Amino acid sequence: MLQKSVKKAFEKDGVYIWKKLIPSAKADDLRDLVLDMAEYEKKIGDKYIYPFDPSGKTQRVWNLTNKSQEFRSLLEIDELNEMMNFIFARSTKHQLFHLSSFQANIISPGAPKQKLHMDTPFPEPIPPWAAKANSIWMLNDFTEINGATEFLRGSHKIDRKPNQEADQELPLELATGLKGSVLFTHGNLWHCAGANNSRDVRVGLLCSFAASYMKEIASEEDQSIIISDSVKAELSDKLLAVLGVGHGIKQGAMVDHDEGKR
Ligand SMILES: O=C(O)CCC(=O)C(=O)O
Ligand SMILES: [Fe+2]
Repeated sequence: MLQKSVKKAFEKDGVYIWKKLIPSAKADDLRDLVLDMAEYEKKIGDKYIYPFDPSGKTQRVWNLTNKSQEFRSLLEIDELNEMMNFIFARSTKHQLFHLSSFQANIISPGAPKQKLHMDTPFPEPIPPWAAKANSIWMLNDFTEINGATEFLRGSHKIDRKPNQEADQELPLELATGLKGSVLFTHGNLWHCAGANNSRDVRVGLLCSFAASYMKEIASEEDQSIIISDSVKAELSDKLLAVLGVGHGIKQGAMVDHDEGKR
């Protein structure tokens, strides 16, 4: 059961840092695993370099769910599910949320600050409820200088997106914390990864969720599954885009890190 104080803080701030949700030794192991995977994806030429970082110093490893039991087991942690059940609460017996994406965000020394953004891709005005939520897992300490996530407390209540020119001087706060801690964010919260001015890579997991009705509305029929391969092979790019076939498949997502271990 989530404590009332946690719920209250999240409702007010749009953010909550859960200190040491996993042991630091576990965070170390996961960090090593992520860095090995990133190296491997580079080596085989199927890597994802974050295109919005002009320095090319941010690498993502996508589809962690498929890549190791180590990551799948995180998805079953009670506190994570309790948090999401709280954030997406509504009166239904259906599953309240689905995994949206599970990726590692590896920020190398010299990477600049990310663009201030919210994670929910909604047109304005932004509704007051959460269609998305994120959990940012600190696999090393997030410090003042290594790219800790920055956020504007309470900004999940603003009904617009941040404006890159007008919103330069905001009192952003740093989500610093010890490794093993998890930063929970409302999908409408204004935030960004900080610049990494340290000498080490900053590794975080981004495990994000969406309200289950979003999927239900967007895929009353799941086009990505029900269109046969032979029909897919004949489809124009335009029709593939309309059906959403291939949408959400990132570079490197299907790399099999367990190949040879089976
Ligand atoms: O890694 C971080 O600190 C945040 C990254 C982020 O907000 C995003 O990519 O949406
Ligand atoms: Fe984000």
